Amino acid sequence: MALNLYHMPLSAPCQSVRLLAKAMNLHLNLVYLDLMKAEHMKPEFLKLNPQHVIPTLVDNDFVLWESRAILIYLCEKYGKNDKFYPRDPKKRAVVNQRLYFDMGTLYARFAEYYYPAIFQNQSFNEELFKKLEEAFEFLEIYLGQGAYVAGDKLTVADFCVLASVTTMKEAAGIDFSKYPNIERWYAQLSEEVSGLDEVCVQGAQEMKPFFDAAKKPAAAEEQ
Ligand SMILES: N[C@@H](CCC(=O)N[C@@H](CS)C(=O)NCC(=O)O)C(=O)O
Repeated sequence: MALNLYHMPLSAPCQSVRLLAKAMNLHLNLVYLDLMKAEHMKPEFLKLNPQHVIPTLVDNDFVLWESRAILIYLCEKYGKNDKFYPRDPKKRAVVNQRLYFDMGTLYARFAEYYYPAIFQNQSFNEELFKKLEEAFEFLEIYLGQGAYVAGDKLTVADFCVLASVTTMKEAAGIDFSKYPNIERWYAQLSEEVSGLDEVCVQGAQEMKPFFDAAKKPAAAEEQ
């Protein structure tokens, strides 16, 4: 069995897959794909993945992208049990809900606020930061309902949200002290999840210069 993962260390979705693989003791051959050098637009990569995104997993003749789909695939194909992706329909549904929440709300609102400023030299729109804070409040509620993102057990939803939150903390410098449940969960996972520092914190630090170079929020500019 050979599992190749096209990735970049600074990418949160790539980090989530690496964290899960570590937790499952699955070996991934990491293939570095430099987006800054447009390696994802080369014909050989487009042949693998016409959507040209990382992470992309290649499992022999099977190619898969979308980090959350990869997380689920690895659990279903290589998990010795249903530890990280429960089989019980209701438990699984909550894990799925949290994965979609991360993709469609939490990380989406983070990107909507920061990416125009980082990648298109636009000013920050503070209305979008309020939307992002609302997403933090949702996560705070979920983490008040159970020790983990999707209940009382560590699941793929934790690996996914952990990579997102680490980028928010370490790259964007977001302060979560207003959110005690998020802080408690993050501290707990720092102990429990192997490779958080090496995979997520160090990766997010490579993203930091992009955030540091972005235009300051409109209010700060006016002063
Ligand atoms: N929803 C996707 C997002 C993937 C994504 O946008 N990856 C970025 C890097 S973090 C990328 O490959 N961008 C290059 C491109 O879109 O062409 C996932 O979770 O895998």
